[in-house]
Amino acid sequence: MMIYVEEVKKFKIYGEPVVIAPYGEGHINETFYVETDKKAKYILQKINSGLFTDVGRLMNNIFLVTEHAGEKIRRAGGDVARETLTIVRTGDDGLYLKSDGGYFRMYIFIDNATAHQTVTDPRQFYESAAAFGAFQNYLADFDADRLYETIPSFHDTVKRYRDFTKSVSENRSGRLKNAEREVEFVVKRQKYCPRIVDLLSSGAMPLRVTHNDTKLNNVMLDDKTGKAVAVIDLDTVMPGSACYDFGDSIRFGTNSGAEDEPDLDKVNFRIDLFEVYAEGYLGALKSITKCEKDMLAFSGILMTYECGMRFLSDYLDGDIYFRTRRESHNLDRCRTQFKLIEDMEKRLPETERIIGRI
Ligand code: ADP
Ligand code: GN1
Ligand code: MG
Repeated sequence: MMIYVEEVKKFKIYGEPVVIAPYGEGHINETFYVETDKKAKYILQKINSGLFTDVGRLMNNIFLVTEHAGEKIRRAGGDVARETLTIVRTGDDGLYLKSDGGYFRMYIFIDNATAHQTVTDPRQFYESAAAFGAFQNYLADFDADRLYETIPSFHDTVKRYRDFTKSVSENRSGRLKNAEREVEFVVKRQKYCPRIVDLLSSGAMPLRVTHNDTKLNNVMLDDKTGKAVAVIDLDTVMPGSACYDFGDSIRFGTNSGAEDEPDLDKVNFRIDLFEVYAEGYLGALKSITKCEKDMLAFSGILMTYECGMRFLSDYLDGDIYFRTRRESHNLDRCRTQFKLIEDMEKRLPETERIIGRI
């Protein structure tokens, strides 16, 4: 029995569905691979509507962003159906479907390409940097006022810290006793929180339309050429900072181990990959300002800190946000982030020199 077969049939697909199978490693939505008897391939997603409370406006954002990027890709002579997400409409032309099972959307499956979980070849990381930089360029002339803020204050680290202290004091899971060292780690670094939000609010750093979730598995690389094909996972495209996009890529991609690796000896900050990413990103994003550039090295620390703090909060809340597959999954994730931070802090002078040199 295939699940969501009734939902799949409500989209304008070519043929009858013969495969509907769980797919990918996203922490937020439920993703399925769909194939039809005519060999047409799609991605079906059950949207996390607990988090994205206004699915209509979320999908309108994605529609606007993909139309805008698509136009640029078309003008550059690219293949629009492959180089950005393409929304498959429902039978009555909707951007999403509401059924008894929840909210669903469908995209054309980007074939012969992979969203990698780790960097196995530095060129992959360079390619992902170039893709996120190019994505940023596509959106440089996009009017931010047309975008709905899908998750307000997404990278407001000061607010994230407030949420964290609430999770600690409520201790809804009763797990606080297992995480006292980690809580102390966060508290000791509270001074990091306002550094970027203050620059944005004073106007010293430009507010851009950014992706905000730039991990390696949110970009597809061509299986044959290794070249970047498309930036995906557009749920959090909102006003933000280039430092958020840069820092989040560094957080995920420079880890020598997995984001949830329980053996911390395997988790180390790979400064060689930092350098590769910085070259790719700065090479693509010509409009970067001095203020942004000055904060890039630190942004890797900040975004790793913010994400680790979010994993820790979710562990204390009882795993209500990120999808988990084991009891201490969020705590394991938090610990890898903190191990990386310790490494990154030691090497901050070197990463700053790297940025200065490029
Ligand atoms: P989440 O928000 O849960 O992270 P994503 O949108 O990132 O969900 O999708 C999860 C995974 O599904 C991606 O990492 C990628 O492997 C795969 N995926 C998503 N969209 C497509 C697509 N259009 N074509 C091929 N694979 C996709
Ligand atoms: C989530 O959706 P996904 O799995 O690509 C999260 C990011 C975190 C990331 C940690 C909407 O990303 O903010 O950095 O997990 N996305 C959302 O791996 O909260
Ligand atoms: Mg994703």
